[in-house]
Amino acid sequence: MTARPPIVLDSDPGIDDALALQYLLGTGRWDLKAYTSVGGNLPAEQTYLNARALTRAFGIDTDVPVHRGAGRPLTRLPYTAASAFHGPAGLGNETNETLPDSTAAHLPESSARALLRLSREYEGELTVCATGPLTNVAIALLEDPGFAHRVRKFVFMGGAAQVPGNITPVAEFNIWADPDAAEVVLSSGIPFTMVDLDASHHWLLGPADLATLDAAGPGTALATRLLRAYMDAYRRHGGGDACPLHDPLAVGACADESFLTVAEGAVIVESASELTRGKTVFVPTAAQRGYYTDSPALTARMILTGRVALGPGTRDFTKDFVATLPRWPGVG
Ligand SMILES: [Ca+2]
Repeated sequence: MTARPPIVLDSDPGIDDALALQYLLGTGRWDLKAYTSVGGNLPAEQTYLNARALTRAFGIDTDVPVHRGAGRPLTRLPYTAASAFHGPAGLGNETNETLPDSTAAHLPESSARALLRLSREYEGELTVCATGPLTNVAIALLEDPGFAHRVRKFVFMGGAAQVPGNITPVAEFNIWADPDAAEVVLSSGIPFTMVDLDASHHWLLGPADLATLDAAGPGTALATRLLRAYMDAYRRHGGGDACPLHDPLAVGACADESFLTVAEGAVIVESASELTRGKTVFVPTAAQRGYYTDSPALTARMILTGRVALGPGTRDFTKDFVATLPRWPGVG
């Protein structure tokens, strides 16, 4: 049997982060080396505690270390209002009683340090999947720019290449929450795939999918409770009866980009303007870029390209998600 490739999940749980973790485990494809938390949906201390509780709920708390993320975004204040979507403590209506803390020791190594160490231990092999703001990854790169060249692949949920945003008219939440970090990462030369709203807003989970997960037994009870809370939030915000699978899609794309339609190009993050803070300006490598030859700033960035989702791909992600989740039962 071929060894499963090493991966780190860098996450700000968050409901869809929790689902992304269960989906990752359910694929059976990956050797999860660490679950690194980052502030985002909630401040860093709460996402750290949520990450710990999730490793216990999914029975990996003795195998997968959880690291505490950066205490705040690089230059901005932490976001504090995601409870409208993710619930008071970030995981729907779950509490310390339904999702108790892990019994694992608290580790002194930060998320950024763990990312750096693992990039050295698994040089050229490590996949990093980020489903929150890019603060930890940026700190790793600031400390050691070589990180960009040691990881095999960096896949993140964030941005909006050619569609409107979800936190402002032009910005997606993860990038908006720490735009400076995102700019550090996307100008680093790291081999990235951006799993943005252009793709994630197409892979929706609806009531029939929820019923399928509900019928799968107690191992998906936590997931269905989280999904119900998430779908209620989307309904309250005018999103209809379905919710997008943002974070799980990023994990899916780590293994198979046919869930996406992808184009090569550079992504430059707006961080100077408060109005357009966190906008991801996508500059395709394709011929139409000829229009922009008068801009030295853009030309300089065109050596730092990555893969950017411009829509859903040919393979049905929602179907894969619903089939995969029950393969890794959670408790609670
Ligand atoms: Ca997230």
